[in-house]
Amino acid sequence: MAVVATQRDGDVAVIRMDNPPVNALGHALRTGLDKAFAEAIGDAAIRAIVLTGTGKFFSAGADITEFRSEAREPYLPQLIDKIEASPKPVVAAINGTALGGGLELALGCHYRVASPDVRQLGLPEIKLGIIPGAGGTQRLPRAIGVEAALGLITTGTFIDARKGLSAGLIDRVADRDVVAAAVELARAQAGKPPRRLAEKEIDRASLPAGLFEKARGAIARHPSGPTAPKAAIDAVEAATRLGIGEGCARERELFREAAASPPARALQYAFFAERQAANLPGIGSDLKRREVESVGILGAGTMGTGIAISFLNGGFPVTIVEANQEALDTGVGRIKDTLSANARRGRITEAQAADRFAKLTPSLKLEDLGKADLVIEAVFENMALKKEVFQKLDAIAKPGAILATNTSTLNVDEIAAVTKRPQDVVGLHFFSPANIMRLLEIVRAEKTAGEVMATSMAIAKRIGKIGVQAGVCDGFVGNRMLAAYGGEVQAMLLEGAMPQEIDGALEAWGMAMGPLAVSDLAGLDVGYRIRKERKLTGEAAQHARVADKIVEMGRLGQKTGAGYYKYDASRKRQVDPEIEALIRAEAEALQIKQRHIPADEIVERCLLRLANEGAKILEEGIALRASDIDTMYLNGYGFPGWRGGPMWQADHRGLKTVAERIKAYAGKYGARWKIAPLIERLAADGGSFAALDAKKR
Ligand code: T1G
Ligand code: NAD
Repeated sequence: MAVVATQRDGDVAVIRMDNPPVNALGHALRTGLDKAFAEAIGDAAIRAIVLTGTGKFFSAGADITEFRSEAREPYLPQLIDKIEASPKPVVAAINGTALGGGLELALGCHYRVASPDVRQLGLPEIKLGIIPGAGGTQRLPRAIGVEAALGLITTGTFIDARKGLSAGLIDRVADRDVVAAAVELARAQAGKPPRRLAEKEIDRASLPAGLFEKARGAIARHPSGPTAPKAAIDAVEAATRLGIGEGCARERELFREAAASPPARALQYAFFAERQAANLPGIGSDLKRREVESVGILGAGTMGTGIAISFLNGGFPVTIVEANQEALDTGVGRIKDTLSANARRGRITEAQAADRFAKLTPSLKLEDLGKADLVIEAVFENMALKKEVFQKLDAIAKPGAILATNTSTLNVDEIAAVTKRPQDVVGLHFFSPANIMRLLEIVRAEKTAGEVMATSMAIAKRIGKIGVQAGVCDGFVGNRMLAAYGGEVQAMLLEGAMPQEIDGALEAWGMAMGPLAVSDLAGLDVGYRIRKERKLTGEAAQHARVADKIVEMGRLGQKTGAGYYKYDASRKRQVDPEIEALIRAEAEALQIKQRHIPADEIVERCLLRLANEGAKILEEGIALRASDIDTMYLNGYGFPGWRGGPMWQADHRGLKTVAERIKAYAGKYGARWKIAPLIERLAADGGSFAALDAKKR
């Protein structure tokens, strides 16, 4: 099917891109555009040209799926140069999203008209570990000014049509059909010399002093981290020093360097991994989704309130039920405060905050959840209590309602079994703070209906979450791997690595926050309750002694001002000699000779325990894909995007080496390091997790 079509509107050629789903500028589309523009420019009857897209997309940019193969002519930068050089005026009719190479294409046009409902204009390449590579770092500063361009390019944020107009990116916001408005402008410009951004000079003298130094100072630097942030600043600075030709050449150099870097590959892998997670085997887009227009939440504690805010932000009316008035008031107060704080910070308007809070119905009566299409339970992590409330929910919820539990670890099959409608029961495992964290682990129980899974995936997207399927086992995917990772951390504490050394090593490696600081943030009592529920024995019980003792000292983490660290009024963590002494005493009691553990070893042991447990989870079918596991760790556990995730890291290192290292640790530490058969097999066959995933597509 042709991906480019040209229609004539009198003496104006309207060139339309039609390459579903997002008009990605792959080889076919570039070739089609190249031909269409050559024809229109060469056609004497044509006096002006309009370029537009289809549906909700002008173009989402270069085709990311082509990044791993050799680029083929016509190349995007050259195509854009040709369009800009057109002797006939070219007007971009921006009908929808224009990102990356898509916006660069529009910047190559002489004028830009946008539809009023366009929300996504931007150059987000930095989120893929690269920089704009088709002139965006040279033309955008000429269109909207250097500072504004620097801001958009180094953050990858989007602006809408109105903001585009006030910034000078857009010449007109159409008050009717955008193509018609563009044709009118094109016809009006016909015969006049086109206005080319390439010819616009940048007045370097007018720039604030130290603009680029300040920008370089503000970017997070990591020795092996993404090079794109600095490259983006260098490219925009080049635009202020060089003419368009040299500037674009400099941009290409910087683009190539960034594109070849492991962080860029990891971020592009993460982009597709996130989208793959939505594809559930046996659940096609034709499977009926249940209608969900109202939500009920049971429990207004840490999670219940965060979940309520997510749904209120998603436009849903929410009924929230608590066991007592005090807890209800506290929960409702927390929801109100969070919405007001979001308004104060300009994330939403005051009116939106008020409107969303107005959609909240607090109650002490379980029956008030009877009308909800979806009920999410978030009461204490106790199986007997969960079963009790699910029996009651089964009696009061309407037929066809989805009954979800937010349990972090408990057996969802067992919970579903106390109802007469196990097919309607699913685990919706949010992450704290639930209104912030993007991950939603969707736990598919044995009897969960396909349409309940499909509906849960769709709901995740509606509230801005990334839904990832997990099977039923202790801790599902994310927390089961966290237990292995956490267990290794506890073992290293006893061996002599202090909390600040472990967190320091992992944060230096790129983790947003080290595991012990994260535990202090989430609350040490959550883990304590789960360990007590599990009744640990043997090595696992040994490795929990330090954590249990800290909780039994009343140190629950940040919320009590002390946990593994002590915290000052601004919640800044401080090393606490009392904890160091406790750890040494426990090691002595267990006759463990302490030693200094180098940072590399700390990081390696944590990553290998994660990958090894991940491989077992894959083999058991608890996770569908290795890329799902990585999507979870990037969006729920503070794993840095540019590190790809624990499974990508293992592939990146090579499974042969990974297997050797795991076996070495098994030789030293025994059973907890027993290698996953899947890793052993893949290592022997020269395989990888990525290849395994590809086979499943
Ligand atoms: N290339 C290839 N496929 C793409 C794509 C792209 N640029 N963008 C989206 N897709 C696929 C995606 O994988 C999914 O496929 C389907 O389209 C729908 O996407 C030279 C080099 C546009 C905001 O960074 O941010 O230009 O899973 O589920 O939620 O300077 O997609 O259905 O098989 O995400 O509505 C710069 C990336 C590229 C934008 C739409 N562009 N895309 O979100 O749908 S680099 C970007 C997005 C570049 C130049 C450089 C989002 C979206 P499938 P979706 P959505
Ligand atoms: P929490 O202690 O902050 O809140 C639980 C709330 O449930 C309390 O306000 C309590 O009054 C209420 N409650 C108890 N019994 C009730 C009943 N019968 N009817 C109505 N309300 C009742 O706990 P939390 O951290 O929000 O955890 C809730 C659930 O979410 C647990 O299953 C937990 O494992 C899970 N979870 C917690 C986290 C986390 O980081 N805190 C993350 C993911 C999942």
